[in-house]
Amino acid sequence: MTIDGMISIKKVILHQVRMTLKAPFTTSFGTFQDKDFFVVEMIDNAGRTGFGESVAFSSPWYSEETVRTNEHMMKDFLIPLLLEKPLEHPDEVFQRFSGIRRNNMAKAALEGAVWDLYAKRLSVPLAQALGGKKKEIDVGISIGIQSSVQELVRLVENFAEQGYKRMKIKIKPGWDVDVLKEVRKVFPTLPLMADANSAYTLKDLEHLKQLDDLDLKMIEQPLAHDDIVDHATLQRALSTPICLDESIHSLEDTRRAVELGSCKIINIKIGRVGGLSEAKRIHDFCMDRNIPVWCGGMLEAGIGRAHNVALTTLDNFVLPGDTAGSSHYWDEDLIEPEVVVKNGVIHVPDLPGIGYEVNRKALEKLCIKKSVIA
Ligand code: OSB
Ligand code: MG
Repeated sequence: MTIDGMISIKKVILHQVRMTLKAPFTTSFGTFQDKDFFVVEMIDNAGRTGFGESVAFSSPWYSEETVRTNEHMMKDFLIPLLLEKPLEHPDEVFQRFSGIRRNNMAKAALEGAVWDLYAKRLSVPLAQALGGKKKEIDVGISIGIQSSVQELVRLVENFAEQGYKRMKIKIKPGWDVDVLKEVRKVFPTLPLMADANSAYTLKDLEHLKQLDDLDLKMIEQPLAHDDIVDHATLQRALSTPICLDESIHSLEDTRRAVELGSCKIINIKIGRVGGLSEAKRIHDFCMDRNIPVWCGGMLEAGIGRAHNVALTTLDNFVLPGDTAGSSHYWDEDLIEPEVVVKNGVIHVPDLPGIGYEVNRKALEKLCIKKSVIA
């Protein structure tokens, strides 16, 4: 903290970065290969620097936000609110932004940089600033839709050998029950789950019931991206737990879904819920109600990945998340060291803030546009 105990933000630099995934990633709604996003560099009055990462994609397939809406919201509305007056604590950012409806990924990118700045000022790891205690976290991996079942089985085998703690298989109509049956046949005891990214409706209820025979840890977001009512109906018909992803944008969404019985597990994504403070509130609420949570992924580069690692150190992140190692996604990541997964475990860094150094050379090389707002 500064002498007066305030966080006074003087300058925000938006580095628009373009990175290319090592392999295309296909979900029920589309395929990703190139990823554009913002590295938020935030500088305070003491010259310290905090980093955040925006997670919206170029197209509004997962949610309504995009790289360009993130830029618009950050530049025209959110950054001016941060520069207006100092903050005492990063928790205040959520309130400061509350006059702006939704646009949670834009908000989270900035709030994440404030949290990093705050932790660095206290000289503590971000995990500790958030109240996390774990020194290592267990992680799983998300596997996109493949061109053949053989290819999928080959990948699952490879990731199992690497030690990932659970495999998430993306599904869609025509690539679901039969495919999962094949995988289950080859790996009878592997922790498996499926993610449909909203590809089904209640008309598919009888079809989805077949998943109950496959010993899945959960099925993620089978029904509409904005639904919690039909999910409650489906959950009553299934023994497999439903986990909500797209439907959860806030603590209030979480409360309603849990009260309705729409799910038994929550996937928390920092960007989707508008930042670390709200993510923590959702975590705490779920812990009180015995709802396990895990940290989802948005194909992040290193800075976003580091935030996910820090969040996952909280107690109720009891299920392996989607935070795979940097080298699974990228030839070269934006941080040093990169996020390394060994035997399905990430060692939480103990340096102040996000705990990894930003690789300035890589950032410069991959930056396609830079804006300075002061
Ligand atoms: O639904 O969790 C999802 C990737 C892009 C958009 C949505 C999702 C995903 C993933 C990959 O499942 C998670 C990751 O490896 O970062
Ligand atoms: Mg998902």
